[in-house]
Amino acid sequence: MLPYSLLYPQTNTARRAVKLDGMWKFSLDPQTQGEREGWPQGLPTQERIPVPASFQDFFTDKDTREYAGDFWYETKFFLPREWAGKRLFLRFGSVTHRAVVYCNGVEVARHQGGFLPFCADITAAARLDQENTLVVKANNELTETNIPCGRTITLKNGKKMAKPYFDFFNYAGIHRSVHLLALPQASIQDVSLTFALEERAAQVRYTVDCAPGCTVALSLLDAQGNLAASGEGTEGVLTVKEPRLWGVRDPYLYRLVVTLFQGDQLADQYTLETGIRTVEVRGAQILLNGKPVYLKGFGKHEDSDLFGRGFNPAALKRDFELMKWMGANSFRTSHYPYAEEVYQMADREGFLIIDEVPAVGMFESLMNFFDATTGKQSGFFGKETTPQLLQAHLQAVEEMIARDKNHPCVVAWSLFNEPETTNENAVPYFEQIFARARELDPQQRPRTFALIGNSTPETCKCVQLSDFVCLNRYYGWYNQGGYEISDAEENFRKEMDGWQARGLHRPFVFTEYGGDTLSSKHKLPSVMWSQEYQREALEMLHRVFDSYDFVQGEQVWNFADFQTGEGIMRVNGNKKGVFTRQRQPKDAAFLLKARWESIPHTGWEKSPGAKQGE
Ligand code: GCB
Repeated sequence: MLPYSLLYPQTNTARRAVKLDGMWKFSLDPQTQGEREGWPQGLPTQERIPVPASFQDFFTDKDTREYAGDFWYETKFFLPREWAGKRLFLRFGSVTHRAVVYCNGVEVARHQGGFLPFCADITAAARLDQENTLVVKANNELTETNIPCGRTITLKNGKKMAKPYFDFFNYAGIHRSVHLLALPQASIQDVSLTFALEERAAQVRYTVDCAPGCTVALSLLDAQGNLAASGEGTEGVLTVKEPRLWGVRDPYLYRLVVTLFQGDQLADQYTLETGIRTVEVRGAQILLNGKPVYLKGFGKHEDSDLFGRGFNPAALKRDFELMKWMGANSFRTSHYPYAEEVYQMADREGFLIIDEVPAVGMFESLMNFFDATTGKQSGFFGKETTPQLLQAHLQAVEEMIARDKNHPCVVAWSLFNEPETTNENAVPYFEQIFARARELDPQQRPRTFALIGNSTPETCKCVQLSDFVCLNRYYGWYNQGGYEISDAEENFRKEMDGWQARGLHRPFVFTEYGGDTLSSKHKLPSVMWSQEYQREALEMLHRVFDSYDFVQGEQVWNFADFQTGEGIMRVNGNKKGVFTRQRQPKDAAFLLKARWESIPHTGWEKSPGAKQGE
């Protein structure tokens, strides 16, 4: 059980939520002198940077961009006198990767994990009718006991440096909005919904977690605000007659208003936007509202110029417009849960999300995880530190599911990206993570993880745990690129035949495929890195996907070019984007658009000529 409610902030008759975003004081702390020097009371600097944002791309010196260690933020906020008697919280959408929060010099929260929200109870430490000082000490060092995994080294000049075992820049900072919350003493902690469809009705089963001794009333309103169903009590079923279902690129949202009473006094209220839909895996198909859905879309990153990994509503809007233009219907939040506003947008636009926990880099490997592709064994889940890592991972799974379980857009949980699965010691670790996800999700969504190239039908010891199988495959790029592409196709087909022979009888989705392409490079005949080659490689890969009817989705890597660390594998970042980092199309965008527009958003039965998935 989490010690605080993760419900998204809301202002209504019973609640107040005030955003504290803006320019905050900021200081790096390479000597770790902050505590000693009294920084919890306030920072001795006039430097300010925006919140939310990554701190790395504002400054012009490399030491700041590459900084690993503690760094501090400070802001002030005023607490209105009218909030006397309320429970007061600070809610952080995310602080990467760990944080200690001080209110007026008093420590009020500690949190590890850089991609999920947490709250600090400031009821005792805050002062009403006065200005209060909020200080955050953050830290962005990478370890093997937290996710995402990596290590932190010290250079000969004494400076620390992050060494990720993953392929994206180790952006850090207060990445999402910070809210000041005033909640009633008796409040709604959590709401959970599940759905069952009948002939001309839907059963919406609910559970409300709230203060004891209260009564609960619920109203489900349709998009026009008309009452569709109502109920009472902390648990029950709302029957919706002739429901409008939430569909892929055809979203319909209801609003569930939950009201808490103490006697006949309204104590608290919370409104949840929700869509009625079911999701399940049956045979080799993924079903939404009982109809097959073929996933078309992207692996993405939260990554853009200037803000780094910080949430930015302009980038969010542009990305959704581009995904719609492409004819996509889905994306994976590779490699960490995204800002809550992304899921709200997907709910409203009807996109399907594979929601990924930040379990990436679970393979001891430097150089943009290059070693991970070589077949080397790193015994990653058999280390002395594995129990600590497992705790951090379980905590992230719990926070992610608590935060995202009510979004209709979330149709699956991805519990790892490219872990080492070829070693027996991975099995008990995986089993615990998969079991926990099942236990925590009231909707029992499918669970999966993305398999790296050397997790093959012959070697992978964990694939059987996935409800549908996600493959990350780079035939024609890391495997037999360029003129060898005909061998790539043959080897790819051989692997797919191997999966078929393994007889898993479940859907397969490609969660990564593609190759690096420079938007400036054209060459006929093609060479690797040219736009012409990107098209040729995609055409080959699609040909293979279309030959197997148990392939039920394709999410190209990546939506856009994104920042990584420096190295010989990357040219100022990963260039596998279908769009540039500035969100302009490469040639491949037009190829994918034509293909995806020809595949319906739901109800696609693959051609009879395709091989059967048994
Ligand atoms: C992968 C990783 C992803 C990388 C990608 C690549 O397998 O999951 O994080 O960025 O390959 O481009 O190599």
